[in-house]
Amino acid sequence: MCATPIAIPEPVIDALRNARHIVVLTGAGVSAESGIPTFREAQTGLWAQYRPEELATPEAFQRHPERVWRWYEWRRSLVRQAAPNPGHLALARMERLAPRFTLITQNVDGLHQAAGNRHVLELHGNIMRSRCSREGRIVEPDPNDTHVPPRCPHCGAFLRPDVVWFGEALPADALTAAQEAATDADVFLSVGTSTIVYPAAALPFDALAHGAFVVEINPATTPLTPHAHAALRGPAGRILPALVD
Ligand code: BV8
Repeated sequence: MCATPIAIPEPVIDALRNARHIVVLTGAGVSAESGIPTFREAQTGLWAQYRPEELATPEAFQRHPERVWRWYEWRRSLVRQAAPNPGHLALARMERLAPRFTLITQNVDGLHQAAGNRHVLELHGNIMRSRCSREGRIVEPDPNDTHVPPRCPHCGAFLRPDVVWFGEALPADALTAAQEAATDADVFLSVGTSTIVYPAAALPFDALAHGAFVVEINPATTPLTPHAHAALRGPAGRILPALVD
């Protein structure tokens, strides 16, 4: 059954048509239609049975390395089964069509790259990469290593997922590039994020403060909603394609 077409407000269409620089921030909601649960949905969210501080922190890994590693292995299995959805594909098309385009993501699933976006600022790392917890270098786990977590083949320390945990600094180059893009944006799309986690959540407000036309795409409201110029209430997989058609 084909869905009823989404009506995009004229001001949004005009802003996108006249934009010199379109900047997009995505969160877990953009991957929801690829079958990857978001973080904060009460029942099905990734953290339903644990609280974030019990899993996505250096302290949690220190205290329960096996539990944390297994949680990430479970999430990696979800990512391996996931494919880009029409929302991801629309953003790849937008990158090709816009005079200038910056994609900033909080997601760690690599689906924007899989959809064809060539430049992705990964603020929170990438779950499919592992790194030595002591040396920091990116390491492919040895397939014959049966330890959980696996050990670094160079120094023997635990491997950890190459993601940014709570209390850890974001990659400076990605964050700086994201902040510069936000302040230069003519149009800033905030897609599929609860706008709770900082410093990423500051980006749409930085864009607002520098005169960007800010659009939120989300079935629910967030702290950004009352400040955005437009709030398109619905799933990214249906709204984003309507913006690039
Ligand atoms: C740091 C990687 C300092 C790991 C994640 C002020 C300034 C700076 C820091 C802070 C601050 N205030 C508080 C802090 C501390 C903290 C923080 O923000 N805490 C929050 C909880 C209050 N921030 C940090 O710790 C950051 N580090 O600042 O360090 C520092 C500086 C120097 C030196 C040392 C230290 C690190 C933050 C990064 C943490 N890592 N992930 C992993 O993945 O396991 S965060 C995690 O939350 C994910 O990355 C996720 O992307 C991110 C945000 O969540 P969302 O993506 O928004 O997902 P969520 O489920 O919440 O929402 C989904 C949304 O989608 C919903 O709105 C839903 O309605 C919508 N949706 C659902 N379906 C759809 C949809 N939308 C569209 N279409 C659909 N179909």
